[in-house]
Amino acid sequence: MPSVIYGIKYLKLETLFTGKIQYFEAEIGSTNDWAAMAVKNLKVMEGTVFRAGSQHQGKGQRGRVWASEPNANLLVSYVFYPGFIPAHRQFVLVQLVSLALKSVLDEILIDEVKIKWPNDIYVNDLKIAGVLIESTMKGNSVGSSIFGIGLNVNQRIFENVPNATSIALETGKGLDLDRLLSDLSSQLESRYLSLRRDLDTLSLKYSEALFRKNQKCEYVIGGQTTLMTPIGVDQLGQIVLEDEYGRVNSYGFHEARMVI
Ligand code: BT5
Repeated sequence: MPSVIYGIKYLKLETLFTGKIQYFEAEIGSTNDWAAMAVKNLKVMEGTVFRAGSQHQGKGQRGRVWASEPNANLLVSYVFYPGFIPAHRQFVLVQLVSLALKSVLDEILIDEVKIKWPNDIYVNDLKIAGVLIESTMKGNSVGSSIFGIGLNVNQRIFENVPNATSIALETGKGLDLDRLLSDLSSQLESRYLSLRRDLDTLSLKYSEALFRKNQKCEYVIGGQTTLMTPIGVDQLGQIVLEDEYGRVNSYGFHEARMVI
């Protein structure tokens, strides 16, 4: 467990509270685990970000691994306390982070940035960022939430990671990680503040940005590969797919996987 006292940095950002307190470690297991440990044991202010130069146990969803070259990319976990979100609507947090990343990337990239359900950010059919949100519940609402974000920035070679790209590969230019962190913090904060008034606008925008929306794609469902058309995401965060006969159904994370 690294010292969270000595690694602290106060950044000059144009936000009210997001990303202003930053804990940095050159190397850590996983920034999500680090943030979770800190939330459990210390008083962590809302919007605090835990950032690492490299991770030796970077986590993806369900035991998968997030791989990143040291000091080349953004590896961050933000802490929020969205007590106003009912537990059954917590997918809105994935939508918030995905749309914040899309906005940051839309400013930098020429090609269209899409969100591959549930938590991948894609450009040119390649994955440029991934999101891992880990939340605790308090009664029927979200208690604390850790927004884990891996954004590929300056890495140009991805070994053993098929379908990966980075800002440098897409634009031919490297980018300053601190500047990106500042942009990301602003994009997260503005959406987080508007979430208090309205959960549904974010959900609509997320559905609009869906990767291969309204296009026939192969999905693995119940062990079978089937042609389906993704048309949106429901309030629970399930993907809504239409089959060849026009029948519409929602599927959870474990039930449907796009083949790409
Ligand atoms: C994700 O999982 O995409 C969520 C990744 C979240 C990573 C951040 S980094 C900071 C914070 N701390 C952590 O420990 N995690 C978060 P998933 O959808 O399960 O995707 C994982 C899959 O993406 C892997 O199985 C690989 O196929 C692929 N992958 C791994 N590293 C990648 C990379 N750098 N770029 C693109 N794809 C990658």
